[in-house]
Amino acid sequence: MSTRYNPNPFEKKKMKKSTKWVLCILAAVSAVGCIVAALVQEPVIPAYKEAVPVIIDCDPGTDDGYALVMAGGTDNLDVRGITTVYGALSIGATTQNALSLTDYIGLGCPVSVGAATPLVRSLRPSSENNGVGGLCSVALPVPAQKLDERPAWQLIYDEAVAQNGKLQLICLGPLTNVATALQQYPDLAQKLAGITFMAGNFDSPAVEFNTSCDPQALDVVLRCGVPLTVVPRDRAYLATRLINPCPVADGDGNTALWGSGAPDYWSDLVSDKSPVQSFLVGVQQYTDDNWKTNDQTTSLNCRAMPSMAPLLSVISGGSDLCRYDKCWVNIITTGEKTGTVVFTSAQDAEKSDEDLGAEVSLLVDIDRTLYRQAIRQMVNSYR
Ligand SMILES: [Ca+2]
Repeated sequence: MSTRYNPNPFEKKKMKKSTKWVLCILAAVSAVGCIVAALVQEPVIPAYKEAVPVIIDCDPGTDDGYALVMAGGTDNLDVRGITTVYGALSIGATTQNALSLTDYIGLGCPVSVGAATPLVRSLRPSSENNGVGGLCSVALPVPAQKLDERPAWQLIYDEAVAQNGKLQLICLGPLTNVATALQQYPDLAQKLAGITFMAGNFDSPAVEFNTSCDPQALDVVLRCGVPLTVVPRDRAYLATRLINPCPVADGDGNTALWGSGAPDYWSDLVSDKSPVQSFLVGVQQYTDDNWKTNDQTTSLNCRAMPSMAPLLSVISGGSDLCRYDKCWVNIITTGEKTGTVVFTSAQDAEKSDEDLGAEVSLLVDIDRTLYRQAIRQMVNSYR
């Protein structure tokens, strides 16, 4: 019978004791880690001391409708009005949808009709599939609320005056209404706290829909002197397509957040749905199905709600939700490249003598964990 030689019979005991200690320490660290993780996991977007007064200028449409409902689900916004514009659908359809949604969620603010056509260009056909009625084939009750009698630009100006320099505009469609307001009321620019809008694509030369509808309107906005926050559409897509699993990789190393193995975050949020939550689920489901049948090869067209990005930018001030770069933004308004947005980094801008447009805050990324928490907060507000 052979025994393994042990040069120090006490070593084993000693090791056992030290192993216990190591295990104890590991267990303690792990327990503390779990508590810390539970505390820091999905941190809440800080509530503002005062809600930001905003007007949402939009063309609902699928993701604008979704964003409107979410805007009603945060205490960080005081929605003073909804203004409608042509774009994803005709002005008649976007206005009907905006009015129906505002009434349905009880937003309690005026809805005003805006532009039916761009400043200069002829009207472009919608490039989006929004389903029957324009809200993903989800039917809403006939609204009891009536339209405000003022046109969009008048409502924007009146609220800018009433809010005494605090009003912000969140623009989710072509910028025709805002440009018209700035042209009609030369003192408007001094009365606005900021304009946040989607324009251009940062990582691709593709012309973005809102901008291409009315490049002249973007030109007016870029030169108005109001603090601007610009959300490139491709960055908004990347940042807002994580709620449901998506088997398409974005090539950016983020697939695991919403990859084929990811949990269905959305159904977890609304297992016991209220009527508004059912509407949101319907919109999300339609978007999912539409993605499945329409375009499985383009990763950008994947279960995203890009209009959420400008909205999040305004409600997340002071948190780490959105990441920005200083950037210069210009728009080409003539020739073959009309509608193309030109981004110039602050570093390159220093070396250039050209007209680079406006210096803006460019939203370049959204924190996925905080984004999910923001969605959770807003959806849960409709219980
Ligand atoms: Ca839109």
